[in-house]
This record gives sequence, structure tokens and C-alpha cells, in this order.
Amino acid sequence: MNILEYMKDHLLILDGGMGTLLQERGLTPGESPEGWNLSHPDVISDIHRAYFEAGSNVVNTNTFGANSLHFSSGELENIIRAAVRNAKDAREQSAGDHPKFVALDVGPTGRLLAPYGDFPFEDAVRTFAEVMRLGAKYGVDLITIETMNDSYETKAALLAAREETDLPVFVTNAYGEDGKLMTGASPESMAAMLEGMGADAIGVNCSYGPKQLSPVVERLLSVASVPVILKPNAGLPKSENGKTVYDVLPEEFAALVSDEIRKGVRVAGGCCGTTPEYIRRLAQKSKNISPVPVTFQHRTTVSSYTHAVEFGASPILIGERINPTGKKRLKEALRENDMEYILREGLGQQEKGVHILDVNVGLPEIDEVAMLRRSVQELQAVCDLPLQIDTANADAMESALRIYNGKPLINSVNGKQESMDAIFPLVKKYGGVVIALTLDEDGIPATAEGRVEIAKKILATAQTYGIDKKDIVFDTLAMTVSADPHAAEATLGALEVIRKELGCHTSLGVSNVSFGLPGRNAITGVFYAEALTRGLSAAIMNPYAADMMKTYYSYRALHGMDENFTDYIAFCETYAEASAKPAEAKAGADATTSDLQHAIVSGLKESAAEVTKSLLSTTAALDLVNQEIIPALDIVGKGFEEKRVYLPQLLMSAESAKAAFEVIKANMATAGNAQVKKCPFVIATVKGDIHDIGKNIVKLLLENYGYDVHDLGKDVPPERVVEEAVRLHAPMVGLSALMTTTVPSMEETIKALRKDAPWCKVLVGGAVLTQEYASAIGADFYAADAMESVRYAEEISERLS
Ligand code: THG
Repeated sequence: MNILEYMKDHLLILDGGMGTLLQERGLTPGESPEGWNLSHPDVISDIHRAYFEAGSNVVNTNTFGANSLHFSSGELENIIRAAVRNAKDAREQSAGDHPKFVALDVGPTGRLLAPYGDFPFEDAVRTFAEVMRLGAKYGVDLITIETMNDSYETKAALLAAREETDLPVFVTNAYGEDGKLMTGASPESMAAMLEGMGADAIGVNCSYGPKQLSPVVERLLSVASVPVILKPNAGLPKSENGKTVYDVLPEEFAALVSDEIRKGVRVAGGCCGTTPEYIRRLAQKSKNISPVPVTFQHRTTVSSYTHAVEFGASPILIGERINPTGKKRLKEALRENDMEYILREGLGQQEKGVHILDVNVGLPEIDEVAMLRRSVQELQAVCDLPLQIDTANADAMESALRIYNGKPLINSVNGKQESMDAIFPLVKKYGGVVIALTLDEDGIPATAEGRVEIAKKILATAQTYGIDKKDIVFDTLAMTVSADPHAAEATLGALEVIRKELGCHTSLGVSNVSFGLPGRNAITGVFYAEALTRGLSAAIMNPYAADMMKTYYSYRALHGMDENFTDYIAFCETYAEASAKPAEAKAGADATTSDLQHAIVSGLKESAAEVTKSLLSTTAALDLVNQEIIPALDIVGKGFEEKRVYLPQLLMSAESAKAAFEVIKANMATAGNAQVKKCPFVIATVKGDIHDIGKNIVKLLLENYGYDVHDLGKDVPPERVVEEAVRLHAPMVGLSALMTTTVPSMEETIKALRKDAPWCKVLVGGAVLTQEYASAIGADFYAADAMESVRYAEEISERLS
């Protein structure tokens, strides 16, 4: 039986935890669980069998960390072959005649992707591709991509699954306490991207217990058009007699998860701390719940790596300024590969309030494929707005869509068969909302009716490619009125019919209307107002044009879209500023921060280095560090703590600070000065644990705050940590552990430090830790995130000095 067929009118029960059960059977901390597929096939098969017999419809193969970063190619194939066989043996041998499926389990690589980490996106795709290929080769029924805490890595894995197999794919993410992924994505943005790429079910796993995850589940349920998955931990972890235990027992777990099933969850199981008993109770409790139907959501949504932007509720502004048309300075920047000019153009428009950035970097004399790809890559590293990828070159389009971190707007397709045949397959494969221009082989119809006919043809063709009309936004083509005084009427007439009768969203490049006329902004602003009243959903526009912004804020205020007129009033207050000529504005700079601070806060590496170089001629190095770099890092750090800034931005700022530091260091070396360093800080991922993303992030931040960081790496034995702490007489040691199975070795390391380095403050962090847990194992400080580590280090070093 096909699992997708079965799911249509049944709930699907997944399995529960694997790690704790393996430990009970003798897996030692640091030993590879995946290796047990070969060395202890009976144990693995036994566990799978227990889950099937408890009522699981799906068991995940024991392949969470099985990839080429951890195993040689030959080993990997042996492990996956054995893992699939172990699960299939369990299926054959297990009692119970409910439908049983075997899923290839795929977890994160443990590397942070570029640009915020050092693992290139395409390397991640290749790494996952090998795993997917082997899973398909050995005959799994479906693929489970799980516990991903980064949207970009999730995309790499899903892309690999889609490119290598035709299997159904389930995707679940690990959300933080703030309802976001570690790198910032909201549930709505994940839903948009994953559904756009064709995931068959989406949801949440690991992270917390069912109670804590309930808000994330509800948000997914309200936007998803595919079944929603919930696979929580058995509550929150705590340490009891040197063992990790969870605070939700099987009966309560089953009751809580069943509540979520009543709200609409269609696929449920357990993650860390759950056992076959949890699943047995869950299967029993949910047996008589009739599944809530999965309803198709007619939402037109694009997303960035942090958030989703939905068409319809309020007009959308798409910034037009990354487009060389009529812009000499941008053309120059493109020819000279001056990326930061483009980044500043993006950040400046963001500051002015646009919701989406159009990115058009086509010039006849440059390599557009490479330039568009690079522009998208760099823009999404410093700016969290969704992008509209604007090119007539299908190769350039594909190269940008591949590496886009989210669900983009695609600008554009049109009614020509050739255009549809080139663009629709890309929309289908990578996901996206596509702007469709109402023109075809016969040109642009002069009448509204003619444009509506083309729109209908485009919709029908899209359908044959499996693209729903919610993912098509029509552009009825704003023409230059100075060339044809009746041009605007056809545009607006077609727009109205398409919005009201075809039920599709619409967009216009409004600035086109005023080409060739004086006072362009005035007429463009009025055209925009009229278009809004006739159903315009989004405008490609110049946010520096005050007339446009006036219209935008007024329209929202007049139509009940601006509660308490908050936005309108704020706009009026800054009106003088808004009408000032911005042209080649120094984007985003604000009056209270210097250029260097601004470059660091914005994550602009080259600018940070350049400004530092010039400042060094007038300012002492130490003053630059204390009065510019550290305050800038503090601004970003504070934003991070207040959840306005996400990890990627924090890391891009840290990289920019590093670029500034390097200039300073080089300068000090030539000037013969001693280097200023704060106290030594020893940092390590504990024995048995190879997940060191968190540690690497903390290291980068501490270095940028001037600490002398001694990184001992991952899988570090307690003796080694003690040895280094003693050698340096380090006042602080930071320890990280990501897996429940390795927290005991964290406790062991703390004990050893207490004995031989009693002066040393120990701070701990990692996904499974909590304050309570950290206290129980005797740590001095629990850092919930990287910034908290820095704050604690600042506090301790203050006391020392
Ligand atoms: N529909 C869709 N996409 C589009 C358009 C459209 N993309 C391109 C264009 N039209 C919208 N973008 C722009 C970008 C710049 C200008 C107008 C539309 C523009 N540039 C000034 C000039 O050429 O004189 C430069 C002035 C400045 O510095 O801003 O006006 O219709 N789907």
C-alpha cells in the first residue's frame, strides 16, 4: 500500500526514541548508534519490532547521523543497507496487521551552512544526495528529514530527496522556545518553503514536550495544506542520579499528543525520551479519534529565512532599486563586482519599509548567471526580506532559485509557450510564487479583455505543470502613459477582473507609468492609489519616493489595515526625512551609529575592513575596539537577546567585526604594539559528542569580544579539558553537549575541573540542557544561547580586572 493513499483517511502513528533505548542495551557514550546496525542488528531490529507492535505505522531506520561526514563511502552503504534490512526484518517479524512502513531517517549534518557557517550549500546537497540514493536503492517506503534546526540545511536535504528519489518525503524541524528555528525561521516560513518544494507532510519534532510545542503546531495547522506531523520529546529533560530522564510520563504524553490530533495533527509519534510504552498509549488513545481533514489553503505566500509574507491582508511593497535600468552607479557596481553597493541598496530599501526586494542584475556585458546567484547569496546573508528574483535568463533564474533560502517571488513568466515551458518546471521544482505578465506571442493586448484571456491561458497551462493558481500573481503591465494616454485604463481594467473574477493576486511595476514625464513620483503615486482601489496586491516601486509611501500609508489607514493609525502616524513623524532626496543614500545608516558600527551591525565585511583602515589614521586601535567594534557587537547582541536579530545576522556581524579586528591586528603588528587580549577561555564539546555547531558559534563571538579562546574541539576527554585549564590557569571553561547521551560526560568533566582547577568557572550550553539540568550537574552558569555566554564571560572578566 502507498503511504500517501493510506494517510488520506487515516492517522499515521510514528515510532519513538532510539538513543535512550540503545544506551539501555549497552551503547556507550561516544559510540556510533548507526554502527549498531552492523554490530548489533538484533538489538536494532528488536527496538523497531517493539515500536511496530506498539502500534507504529512508520519506523525510522537507525540512520540519523549516517552520512559521508561521519562514515566512509563503503561504510555508509553497509550501514544504510543493514539499517533498512533491520527495519524490514522487524516489519516481517512483528505482530499486528496494521499497515507498516519503513522510513529512511535523515538528520542534520552537524555543520552550519555558508555564509553563516563554512559548509557550502551544494556540498550539503551532495552529502544528503548520497544518503537518499542509498535509502532508495535499499527500498525504503519514504524519507524522513528530521530535527533540522536550520531552514537552509532543510532545503538542501529536501532538494536532495527530490533530485535522487520519487519517494514521499516527511520533513520535521526542531523549534526553539521562541517558536523559531535556531537560524530564525518561523513555522509559516518553513511551511511556505517546504510545501513549495513538494514535501508530503511537514511538522515539528524533538525540541520540547507536547505542551511547549502546541503553539508551533497550531501555527503550522493554520497555514499548511499538507498533513502536519508532531513528534515531541517526553517533556523536558532533567538529570537524576547521573541519568537523563524526561518529565512527561506515557499516559500524560498520549493525552497531550491526542489533544493535538483532535486539533488537526495527522501524523504523530515521539522523540527523545519516548519508548514503545509511550507509543502504545498514544496509539490506543488516538485510535477512535476521527482525523481532521487536511484542507487546501489558498494562500499566496513567499518567505525569507526568517519569515513569511502573505499576499492579501495588506498591500505589499516590492523595492525596485536593485535594477540597473537607468542607474549608472549600479551598472558600474555590477561591472566592478562591487557587491556591497548592491547590499547597501537592499538594506536601504528595507529600512524604508519594503516587504520584498526585487533583484535584477542583468547587464549584457556581465555573467548574469554568476552575478544573480552571488547577489541572492550575499543579500540573504545580510537582509531578512524575501527576494523577488528578476531575470529573463532561465539559467540565471535556476541558479538563483537553487540557493535561495525560502520561497521566492519569481519575476517572471508570460503567456508565450516558450516562457511557460522554461519557467513553470523551475517553479514546480524549487517552489515559488511566480509573477505572470499578461503578454504572449502576439504581444501585449491593447484591451483589458485581451489581457484577461492571456491570464486564463497561463492558469490553464500552469495547472498542467501541477502549479496551483495561488502561486501565480498576475502583472497586467503598467505602460508608459506619455506614449499612450489610454494605457492605464487597460492595465487597471484587467487587474480588476483578474483580482475579482479569477481570484488571483496582482502586481504592477508602477514606476513604468511615468517614464518620460516630469514630476514622475506625483503621477506614479496617484496611479498606485487607483490601482490599489481596483485590487492591486503588490507594487514594484521606489520606496524613496515619498508620494508612493504617502499613498501606501494613507490607503492602509483608510481601509482599516492600520490599527490605531500607528503606522500612518509614525510615517508622518518621519515625513520630512522620507521626502528628503535619498538617491545614492548611505543605506540604513542611522544618526547615532558611526560608519564602522553601521558596517558591523549590517554584516558588511568589506566595508568594516575599509572603514577600519581609514579610521586607524586618526583613532587609536584600542579606542576603535572599545568605542566602535564592541558597541556595535553589543547592538546586535542586544537585538539577538530581544529576538529581533537572528543567529545568521549575529554571525555575519561577528564576521564583519573579525574583518575589522584583522585590520587592527595587522596594524598593531607593524606598529610593534603588544596585542590586547582579555583572559584565556577554554572551550570544548565534551567526550562522546561530535555536534559542535553551538561551540563554534560561542567561540566566534568570544573571539570578537577579544577573549583568548582555546578551542579543544569536539569529543574532548575530561582530562584534556582539565590539563588545558590548569596550564593556562584559565578563569573560565565553556562546555557544550548536544545529545542527551553525552550530558553525563559533561558532568564528569565538571567534577574533574572542580578537583584540579577549583578556581575555574564552568559555563555550559547545548540543545538538551536546561537551567535546572545545568544546576544539577554542578555548572556555574547555564547559557541558553551564544550571547548569554558572552554576557557571562564579560561579567567574570570584569570581576577579575
Ligand atoms: N513588472 C514586473 N517586473 C518589472 C516591471 C514590471 N521589473 C522592472 C520594472 N518593471 C520595475 N522596476 C523598475 C526599476 C526602475 C525604474 C522603474 C521600474 C526606474 N528607474 C529610473 C529610470 O529608469 O529613470 C531610475 C531612477 C532611480 O534612480 O530610481 O524608474 O512592470 N513584473
